[in-house]
Amino acid sequence: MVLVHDEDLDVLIVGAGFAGMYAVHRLRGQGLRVRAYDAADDVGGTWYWNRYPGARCDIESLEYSYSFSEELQQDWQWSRRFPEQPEMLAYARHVADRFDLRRDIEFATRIASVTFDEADGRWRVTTDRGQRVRARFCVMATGCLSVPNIPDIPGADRFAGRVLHTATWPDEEVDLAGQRVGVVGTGASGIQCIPLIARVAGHLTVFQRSANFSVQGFNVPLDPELARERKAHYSEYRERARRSFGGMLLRQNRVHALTASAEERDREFSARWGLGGFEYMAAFDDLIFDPAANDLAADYVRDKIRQIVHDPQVAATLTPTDHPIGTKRICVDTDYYDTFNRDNVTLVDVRRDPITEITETGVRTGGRVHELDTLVYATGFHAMTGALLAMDIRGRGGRRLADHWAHGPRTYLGLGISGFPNLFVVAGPGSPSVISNAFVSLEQHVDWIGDCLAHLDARGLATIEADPAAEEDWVAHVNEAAARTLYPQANSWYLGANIPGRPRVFMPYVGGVGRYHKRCAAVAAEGYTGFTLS
Ligand code: N01
Repeated sequence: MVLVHDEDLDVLIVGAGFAGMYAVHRLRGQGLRVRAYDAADDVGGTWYWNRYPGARCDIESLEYSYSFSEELQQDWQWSRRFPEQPEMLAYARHVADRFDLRRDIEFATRIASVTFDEADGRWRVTTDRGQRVRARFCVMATGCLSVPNIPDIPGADRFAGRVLHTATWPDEEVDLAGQRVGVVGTGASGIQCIPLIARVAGHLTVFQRSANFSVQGFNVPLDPELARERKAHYSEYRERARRSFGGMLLRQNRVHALTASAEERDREFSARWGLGGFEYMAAFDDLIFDPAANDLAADYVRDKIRQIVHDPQVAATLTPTDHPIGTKRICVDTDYYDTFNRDNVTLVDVRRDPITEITETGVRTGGRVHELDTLVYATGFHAMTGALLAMDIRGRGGRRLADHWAHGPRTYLGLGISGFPNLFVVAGPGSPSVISNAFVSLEQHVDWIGDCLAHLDARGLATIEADPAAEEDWVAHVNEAAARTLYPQANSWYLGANIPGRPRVFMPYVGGVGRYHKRCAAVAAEGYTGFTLS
């Protein structure tokens, strides 16, 4: 049978979040025929879907934004220190309009299968709308947190009330006024929405499996003087972010907590607590490496929880003791702990009294049913690999990506996968991705891919493919980098530990953004060492 292709592309891009959008712009700009596909009906990715109350970014708006266009970064005005979801989505839409991106994006379309055809070295791609597309290259801009996790709880489909997930929150106003609302999950999403839901709900029941560390956000209006100063030297600031550990301009204190005096430590922790946001983990240089140093930072926050929360039993339940601070993504909140002082909020420790079932009227724990009108899952994602494995991706010899990654994701530099030629992943497993400022990471990846395609075309080469040995070495290096830190000590989604049955492998690269960028640049400069070009 002869397959008819609806479209023949140079580059097929999966996803039209900020990574896919930049990929469309950059690769189209170098004369390639590109098309992106996205399940949503507009651009924005994460910021399109996560519309729950309180959704906002924990990285400062002047940093969590594109740097590729000087005009864009000068023109766009952020309103607050941390951008809230509606503003992020407005920004995505502005960028799409400004650079006319939508003409090369197909919305409301999911990629179903992606198969490498060794006969002509092209990818055959099908969509859930029955299209068949052929492409020389595939760029997976699928996001690390794009497939929601809904826990498999007995009776879940019996619940007669409304069910919501933070990551698929409806586009219209959700009226929770006066209702009995339950929230399952106390990660970043739960911690952001719980205070706002508590303000309107008749009663809010929070089902907590693991207590999480959260620091204050202080989401003040953006200081115009700061914005002016930053914009006057934007390229320098962006460059500093690219050379930093996490792609952010944190005031990293180079002193070790263990060599500082008790007074210095207290002064620094309280100053950082006062600054709000991720600055807290930059208080000392050893917090993520040394358990004793980490304990000091954790104890400061534990004390804060006890000071804020009036009921000592509730405070104890909210106090994390099962992981070093910062080894699960630290949360940034507005009034989270104080919310548990409200009369209309109940905290249920589901580690002690597990959820045994969901009934028609509510959630059963410890022998009683918590009656609810609305149940909100703030239960996170099939992180890092979820969206890639949701597609049927097959490389050389028909090998499935799901099989290649059966024991955890394997990549070379996070960019390429052996046996899957001409397929690139943007800011996924094996790269700094979720440990970094997403914009810094995605721009670097897309630029690297763009330069690589130009290199191939200039030399009349058709194919680039990661070598198995280079992939093996990189996976070992990613693991070694993690092992030098305390990160693997937490049962976090970085390790796939949030979902039963997933392989336990530390997925992001924690060797530092600056170091990682240098390595990628060196690989390219040396003619793509570790890849075979043909
Ligand atoms: O998801 P999570 P999230 N029964 O996986 C609990 C980014 N983000 O959506 O810790 C009971 O962190 C689970 O418990 P446990 C950010 O990178 C950024 O909140 O696994 N509970 C946990 O408490 C973030 O880290 C921003 O024991 C269950 C919660 O659900 C990432 O997205 C905002 C359960 C899930 O927490 C994910 O955050 C929001 C079960 N069966 C998100 N299953 C900003 O930048 C899971 N849980 C602000």
